[in-house]
Amino acid sequence: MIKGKNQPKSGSAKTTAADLPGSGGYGANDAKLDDLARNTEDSAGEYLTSNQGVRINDNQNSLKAGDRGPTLLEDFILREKITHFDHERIPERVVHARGSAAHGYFQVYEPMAEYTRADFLQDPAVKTPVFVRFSTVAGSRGSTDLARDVRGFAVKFYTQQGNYDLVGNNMPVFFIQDAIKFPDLIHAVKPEPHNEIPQAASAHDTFWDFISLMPESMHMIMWVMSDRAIPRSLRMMEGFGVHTFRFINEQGKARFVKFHWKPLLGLHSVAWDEAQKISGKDPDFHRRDLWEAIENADYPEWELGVQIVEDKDEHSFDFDLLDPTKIIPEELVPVRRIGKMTLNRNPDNFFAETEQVAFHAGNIVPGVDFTTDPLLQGRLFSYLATQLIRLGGPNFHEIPINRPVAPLHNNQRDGYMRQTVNRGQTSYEPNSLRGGCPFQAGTAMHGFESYAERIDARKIRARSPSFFDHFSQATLFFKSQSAPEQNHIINALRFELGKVETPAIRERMLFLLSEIDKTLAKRVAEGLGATVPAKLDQPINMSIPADADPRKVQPKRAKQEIETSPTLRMVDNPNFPTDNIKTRKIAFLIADGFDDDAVAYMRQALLTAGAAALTVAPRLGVLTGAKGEEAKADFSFLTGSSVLFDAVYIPGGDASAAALKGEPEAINFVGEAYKHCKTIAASGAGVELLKSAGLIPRTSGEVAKSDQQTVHPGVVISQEANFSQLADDFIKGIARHRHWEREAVG
Ligand code: HDE
Repeated sequence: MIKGKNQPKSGSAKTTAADLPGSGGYGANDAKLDDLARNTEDSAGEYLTSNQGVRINDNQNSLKAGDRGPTLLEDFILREKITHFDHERIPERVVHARGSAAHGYFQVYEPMAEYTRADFLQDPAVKTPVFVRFSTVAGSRGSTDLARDVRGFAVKFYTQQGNYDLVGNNMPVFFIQDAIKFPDLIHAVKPEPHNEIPQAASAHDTFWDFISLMPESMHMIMWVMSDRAIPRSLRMMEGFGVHTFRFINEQGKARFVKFHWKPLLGLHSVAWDEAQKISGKDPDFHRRDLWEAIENADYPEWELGVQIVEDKDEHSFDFDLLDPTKIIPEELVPVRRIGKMTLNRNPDNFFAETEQVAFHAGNIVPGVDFTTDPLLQGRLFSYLATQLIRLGGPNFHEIPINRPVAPLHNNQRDGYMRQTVNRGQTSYEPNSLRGGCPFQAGTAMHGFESYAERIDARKIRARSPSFFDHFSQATLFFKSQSAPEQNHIINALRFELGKVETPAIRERMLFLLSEIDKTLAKRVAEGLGATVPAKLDQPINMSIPADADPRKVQPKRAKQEIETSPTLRMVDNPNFPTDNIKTRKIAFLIADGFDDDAVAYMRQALLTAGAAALTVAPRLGVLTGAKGEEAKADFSFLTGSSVLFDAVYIPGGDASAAALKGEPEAINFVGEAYKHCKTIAASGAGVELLKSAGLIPRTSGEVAKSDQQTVHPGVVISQEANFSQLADDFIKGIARHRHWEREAVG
């Protein structure tokens, strides 16, 4: 499966950007790769040594008084090795602990000088190195990739003007409006403190207790209960900066900006039942998928999009631009795609890079600035604080993955693990002993200047009334979904609330859902065997100060400019045409005696379309076709499972089909693929397996009348050797990703 095009450069101490193959690589000028090369190590052909460089002659036995006697304290080799091992762990991230990352580069399409002075957004010829880490939020480091959760989408741009971190998510809004609620939110969603249950799951009482008292989270809840929370691949999800930021141009003019990442492979999810099964079959599913795609030179790509709002239009929307629970619908402000990011290199070492990378929402460069979004403001404090505890001191910026490629000079000194050997007598400024160095840089020399936003206010702990509309955009999101996607949201809520044990929490949630959409609430209630309460005993917004007037801080609906936005759904989203099947994994179910011609034809057709064909057979090893062609089994029914593939093909061959029919796992395989709405193709005797699985009538009757048919949505068969038509139909079916309409027929 792994073509290994990208392999030789991994781990070599002598690797430089110039060693990378020209095609698909950075070219010969990746400053970050050269920078990392200073710290990479490769043991190939080397002697084993201690940390002091002393060669070790026996790594099997500790030093003892006699071969059965006690170990001696003087065994410095043993002590050093064990002591280092004892200290190998660092605290995992308090949120986003589970993650996977890759290197790549970003290129802007055209100069953005009209809007921003940021230097990496000016020259289309410049490739800015990036390191991107994707993550789930709630689970621990070792938790499953397929949890229902928000995905982190954090990008570190190593620009010539310093590091710029765009620390976003795969959903454009957030649960809460003010950072002061973040510890509460996370405490509620994490495993419950008394018994540490459940892992990487929001389906438990404390999460829904908190949410049911937090009406501002309703828009985000719609996203998290949607299929966006269970992506097919990290390569197939959108990214969002969430907050409104500012772009500042050379003249100092500021505009508001929202950031988007649009995946070129489209937007795809798995089914919830599938997600749960993948969590057992391959909890590293997303990590493996990203790693293998890059090793196979199928480099994932996203376009960077911006929504720009003129300063004067700040108050022209029916929501507040500073409110992180709101989107700017693309119908109101279109997303302009301004550049492309390509991920083309896996990390050499997970700990050194993926684990130690330190993102910070506050890492910005000239040309970008913050707004006073109260969630963003809290983040600006939090990330630095968290790095100090997680990475153990103030010098984490010197860790290779974190250090900028831009030169770094200041008067900060010392601290744990200081790497830099700062020369000279002075470590203060102003100074005369060193001629004033290092100097402050004026604006012309790209010195960072904060946007001089006018603030004329009283110190006050309060929420702006412009933040009180908690339901309109939740309704917009729900109404914008296709029918199957609405069903998925309803089922997700039935699942999550079904796991909640306290009836009052479910009731409050049903009431809040009824504020979003009456049918939504009614259908969730049906699944729970409950009724939607007409009103609540307490005020809906419990999270208000005790002495506040509850009428003044209740959610209220603002007038909406649009009723639906097709860009919010995943099915038939106009931003993502479904016309390709690139990098999809297709399972071929075969046994000895398979139809050689059918396998060869379909394999070639899929490869030409950019997909991968993988064989799954009753046993591993080499299988022989009816005409003597050999095929290696990539998986057996024990190691491969339907949930790990995008579609299934069962070629003919009497002996092969007969063997598969006698294999319960083969029947499960197609049954499950059917249930998860995947495209299934069968030809010749392979059609028999579909009959055994009950997917088409046993008496071929109708089916036999015509050779080529679609038996159910996304199930295509050919009883004769009409491979070309079958392959076309199969590929079209896979490009639709899932045939959710099957769920309606059951
Ligand atoms: Fe984070 N967040 N966050 N967050 N966040 C962290 O920083 C925090 C928020 C996001 O791959 C932590 O280094 C607060 C929104 C990502 O390493 C911590 C608030 C968004 C990552 C932290 C938020 C994010 C983090 C934990 C509310 C989307 C993973 C470890 C005010 C725009 C980065 C760390 C990686 C990580 C704080 C809300 C994205 C504790 C206080 C909104 C992608 O500092």
